[in-house]
Amino acid sequence: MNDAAPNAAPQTFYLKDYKPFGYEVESVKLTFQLSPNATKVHSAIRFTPKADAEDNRFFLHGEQLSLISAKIDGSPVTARLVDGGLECDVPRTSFLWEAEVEIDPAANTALEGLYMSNGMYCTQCEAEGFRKITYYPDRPDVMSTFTVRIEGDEPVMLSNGNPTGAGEGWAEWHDPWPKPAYLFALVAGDLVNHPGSFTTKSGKDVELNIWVRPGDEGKCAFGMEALKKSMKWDEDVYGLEYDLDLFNIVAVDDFNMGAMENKGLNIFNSSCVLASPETSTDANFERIEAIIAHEYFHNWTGNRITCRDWFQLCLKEGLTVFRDAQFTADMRSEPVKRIEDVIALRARQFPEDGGPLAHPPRPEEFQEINNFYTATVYEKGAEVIGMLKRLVGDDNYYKALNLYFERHDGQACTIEDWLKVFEDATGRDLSQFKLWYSQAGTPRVKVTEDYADGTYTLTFEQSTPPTPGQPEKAPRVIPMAVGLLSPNGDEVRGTQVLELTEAKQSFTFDGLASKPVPSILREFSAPVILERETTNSERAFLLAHDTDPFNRWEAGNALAKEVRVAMVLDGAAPDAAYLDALEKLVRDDEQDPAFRALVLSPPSQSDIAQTLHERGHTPDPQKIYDAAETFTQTLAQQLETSLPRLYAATTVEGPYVPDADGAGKRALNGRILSLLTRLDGGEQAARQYASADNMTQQYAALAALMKAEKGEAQSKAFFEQWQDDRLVMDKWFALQIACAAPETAAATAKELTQHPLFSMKNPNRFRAVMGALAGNHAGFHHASGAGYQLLAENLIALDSVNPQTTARMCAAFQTWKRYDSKRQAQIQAELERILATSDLSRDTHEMVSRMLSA
Ligand code: 0A1
Ligand code: ZN
Repeated sequence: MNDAAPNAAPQTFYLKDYKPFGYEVESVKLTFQLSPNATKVHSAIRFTPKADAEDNRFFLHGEQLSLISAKIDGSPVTARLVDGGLECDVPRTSFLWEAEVEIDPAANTALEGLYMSNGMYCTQCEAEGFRKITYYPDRPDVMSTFTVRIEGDEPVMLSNGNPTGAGEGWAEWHDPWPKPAYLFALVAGDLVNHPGSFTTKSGKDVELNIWVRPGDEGKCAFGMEALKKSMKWDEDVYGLEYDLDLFNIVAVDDFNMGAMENKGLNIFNSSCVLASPETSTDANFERIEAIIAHEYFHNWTGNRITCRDWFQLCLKEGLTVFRDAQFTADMRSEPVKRIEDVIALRARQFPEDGGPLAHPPRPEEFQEINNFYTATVYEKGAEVIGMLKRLVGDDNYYKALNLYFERHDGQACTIEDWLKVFEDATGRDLSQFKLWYSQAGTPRVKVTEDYADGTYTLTFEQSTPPTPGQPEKAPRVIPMAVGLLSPNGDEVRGTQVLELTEAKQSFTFDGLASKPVPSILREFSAPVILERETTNSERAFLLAHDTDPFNRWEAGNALAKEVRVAMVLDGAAPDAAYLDALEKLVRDDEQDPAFRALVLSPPSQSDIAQTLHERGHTPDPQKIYDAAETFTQTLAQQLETSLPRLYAATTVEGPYVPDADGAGKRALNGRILSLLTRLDGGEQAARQYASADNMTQQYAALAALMKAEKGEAQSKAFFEQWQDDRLVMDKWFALQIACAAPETAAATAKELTQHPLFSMKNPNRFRAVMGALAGNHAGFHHASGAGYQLLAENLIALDSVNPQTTARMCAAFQTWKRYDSKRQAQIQAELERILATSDLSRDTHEMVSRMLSA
């Protein structure tokens, strides 16, 4: 490594280097004297050397701390400050370590450790934020009980566990459950609570609270109900009960992620908990319900059983995402949830898995762990569990989970521990299945078929393209759910799970009177890319007849993609048969409105780009945009005579209720309104905007108008109405850019960065603008390069403020190698410009170098 190179590569951590810490931490006592610029943290920690320690170096992590004093058993000691922490000579018997440090929460814009958001103190310690609070073995396999005393003049002062005392200017908390430091939390400020309660199945009364800033009390009721539903569901489905007398949730405006599962004191990005019909859309409500469930479910999958090291992150995240998806499917619609998840997986995880940032669900190395809170760890991690459940069956799945909780409660575990409970519960050998955890990349499965003398044969060939550091891949276990339909539409073979284990494998079905139509990868039974030559008429047949709702949608989706790809590549007109099939479906009132809305939502432009890329073409963003516009306009014209009737028929009357049923109807109504707006000059949308009494309909009308460039007055009115509501203003910022034409998107985004309400310090606002730019496919990839340039400039500016959010947003460039050489050169120049920035964070450095080195 050349020392003179700017931003020399930081240290890399490897899974293979794991070593346990040489000391038990018996107990932790922390005292905080709060002050915005000079908070003092006193720690008193009892350590006991482990008799069998491989390594007894006494190293405590610590970053950005001013050490005031250190003592062992009451006597001052000299600690050696080293890179990333301190070392000290310690006794070979149990001892009490005490340290006093000073930190500056008000200057902490990285939002990691103890920081301030709108005058309120709060913490974020996952993954490695606790080391910014005090010196500590900040690793998830070090678990201890925490007692916390907070001194300050804030009206509300909270920490983990149960309150043990409070008085004028102080509050004390004790958490009886041993936990790693990443689950520590402290909140103090002027807060009000929305209270609730829950009685567990064994009769314990639990006090619940959602704490918010004064003024937000009216937005807590939905979250509280979601919390109670989650608590009940986890008891009913997994037999898991809550284990403290109190469960607190706090809403914070400045937060890097969605929410955090700190023991007994979950901290939420306010966008993921605050909800009201006037300010939140149906999609917001669904997401809030899911995130509250996710964080609550972590109490067992993450907190009671945690991760041995951060390489095992998907142990808690994959499982918890899987559990929250089960919950949403139960609360709402199972097929709709599955379709939404597959859309999200293809939009976020597939590009990651097929590009320079590809990594397995359990990575084996990292520089900055914050860069691995990814779609692969979370969503693919959940898909892997779904496959496991499908392979072993439901009964065995719950048997294995019971064993997991019984065997590992209170421990910090690995993927090996997880797979072992399945092996022990089922007797199955999972060594080949384990490849899903260690191999990156999305498998391609090529399917061919044969029919002769009543026997139908399906042949599958699997392969996975190389990914960074993994040129060769071994065949994986792929559960392939398949059903067969007869040409008249009857199902002649119900769903059966075929287990692919080899590179090439055939399965036969006997006794079939005629060649069947196969329905393959039902329910999206594995996260793979299916390659099969088929016809549009067969797709239309499955769209009409498949008994598996996922595959019915998938057939329509595949058809939509074929049509759009043909428009892009050959300049073809939108396929008439497809438009007819869509029209039939939209008008079929027997069909679930949510399903009709999904079929009516065309694949996104980046999805078309991804499909073109998978087929070896270079996507042209402008052509993809033009095809999308032509398609939507043609569809609107095709439906012209029925649109007003459909609009009226799908309008939901009566008071707004954020349930799945109403949401499905409003989604369909919104799609129809957007088509209608292309034909009626915005008349209907303007009427809906004026009369809407809920955000879903107000937003749908505004979006339709803005897309048609007819929404100037409404956009102004929206701003006037909502300028004091931070979360609604995020929608307003994002919508300007999402609706902008390709040639104006970057300029619109740039202008919005000059807006008085834009701020680099608030991740939600930054993401509203820059995320919307990256999400406007043709705008971001506009040939001028203005989109790339603007994002790069803003990432450079953000890096010194908030490295974590900067690094996450760098991923917008991850697909760069798919585009033409001119765009590649433009992006490469921007990435190099970012990398050359002085004092670039470790987070951003890692992301950009990985993208450049591919
Ligand atoms: N464990 C949380 C996600 C989370 C991760 C990191 C954070 O800060 C760096 C914050 C939250 C979850 O899965 O919800
Ligand atoms: Zn999580």
